[in-house]
Amino acid sequence: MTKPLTQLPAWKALAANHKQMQKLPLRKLFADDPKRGERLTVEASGIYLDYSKNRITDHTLELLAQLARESNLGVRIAAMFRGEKINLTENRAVLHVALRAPKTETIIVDGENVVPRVHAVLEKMAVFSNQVRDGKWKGYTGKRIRTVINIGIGGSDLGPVMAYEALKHYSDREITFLFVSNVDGIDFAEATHDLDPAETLFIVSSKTFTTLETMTNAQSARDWLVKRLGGDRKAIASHFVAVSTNTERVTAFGIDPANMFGFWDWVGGRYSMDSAIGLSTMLAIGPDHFHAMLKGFREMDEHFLHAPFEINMPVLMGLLAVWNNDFLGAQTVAVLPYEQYLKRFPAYLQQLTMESNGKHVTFDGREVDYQTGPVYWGEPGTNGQHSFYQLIHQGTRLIPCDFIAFAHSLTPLGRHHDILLANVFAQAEALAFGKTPKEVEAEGTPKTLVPHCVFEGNRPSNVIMADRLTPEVLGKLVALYEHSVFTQGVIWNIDSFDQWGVELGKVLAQKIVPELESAAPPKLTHDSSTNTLIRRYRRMKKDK
Ligand code: G6Q
Repeated sequence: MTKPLTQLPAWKALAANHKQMQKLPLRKLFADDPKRGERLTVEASGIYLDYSKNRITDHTLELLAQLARESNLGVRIAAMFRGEKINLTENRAVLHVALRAPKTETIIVDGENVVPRVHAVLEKMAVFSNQVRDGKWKGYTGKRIRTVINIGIGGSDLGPVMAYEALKHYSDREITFLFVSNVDGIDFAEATHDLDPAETLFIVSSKTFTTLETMTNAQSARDWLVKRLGGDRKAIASHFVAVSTNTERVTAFGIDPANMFGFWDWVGGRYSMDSAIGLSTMLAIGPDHFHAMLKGFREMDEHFLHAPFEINMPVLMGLLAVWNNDFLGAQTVAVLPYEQYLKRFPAYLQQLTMESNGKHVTFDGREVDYQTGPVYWGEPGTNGQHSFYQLIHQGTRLIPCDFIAFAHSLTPLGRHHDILLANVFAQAEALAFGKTPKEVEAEGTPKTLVPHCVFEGNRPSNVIMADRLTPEVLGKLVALYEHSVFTQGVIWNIDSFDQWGVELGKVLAQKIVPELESAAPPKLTHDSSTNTLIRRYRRMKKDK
């Protein structure tokens, strides 16, 4: 067993390094090393990362790489790619990398090569997608499908929505794509408001096919469709398909297993957008673009698996996140894509990062004595600049930022893109270097206003750049964050692949539902607050 994290030599050396770094603001680091902005960058498969505006020296980087070695990161990466059961608390392999493995690869789980199964599902998805896209798949009344609704939540929703929005440029505009996730009936009611059921296809996406929200929405969808198409349950077959690991439940719901697209317990929900959970994505952008996305994922996987830590982009991003979080005390990370198509990317990353690394005990059940996963949040730029950036520039908290930008717009329009990109560069520059009182005074600012107009700077950020947002680039970006999250989890010695907190949420409400629905007043045994709220709601809902 390795030593506890805070006892590792590299960790102790990093703590000492942090003390020295307090005397070395970014202004000085850049002034002392004119090539810093060229040197502290890395390129992997067309993705460029400038990490020079982090509060680090070359020595910090060496120590971080040493920390990765002392934490056995290399061994853990190899174990994941080999299909070992590295999700210890659930005794499962963690094989999202198998979802994009080439046909020729062999990855054994429980004595079976899983790669052919992955490709068989991809082929089935492609056949189905082409049928729907070509109008050959007909609804119950013989009409072609014009609207696809993905019903799912969490990992069975956020990836599909994010990917659909991100790749809308490549999507078939003849079909409308909608996503229903919330058990709040408004979500379903609004999505189906003006729809013709005869032209609507539902994809019920649920790994377990037991999730309360998804099953409630799926049942409402089934009732809505059958009722509006004349009451014949045979209509279900042409309007419902399922994505799940649970054939029994899918069949019991009334969906023909022939119309089910499978995946496996070694695909975590938040790591599943490139599995059959991506069926809506493939329907939108077509099989070729979907395969291009998988190729992007795979290229970043290869880079992560083989590149030395010092030039390994996901490893570097993960280590810098640990540095900012554990040594600089940053509690959050802002993800700021300067690309409108990535508007759901921060929400997607929020689940990927926070569900993975929001853990307070190590693998062996010991309470950690350091911070683990930070809060991820964000909005597309430039919008955020006119709202919350104020706090990032002049607030009392340190908020490292990941800026994401592309050299080309997918829909070039006059000067828009240059203006957009000027803003990314300006923001990262201002955060790093700020504005001193002297500079503010030199601008002729009245004395009383000077303190208000000073920007301390020294705020860290990464800038990630790529040529343009293609399906392939999206795959690379997602894989970059997946592996950065894994790197952080390995350093913190936590299980990044379980989610007991989410499981808790899934059972808690189940107990209260009957207490809200029973005709007779239920015997309530909660705390006095919960009991009173339940009684009040029961009283209030009687008043129409
Ligand atoms: C993801 C989580 C969680 C899950 C949803 C939906 O990693 O486990 O977000 O994806 O709770 O679960 P089902 O797909 O089983 O409905």
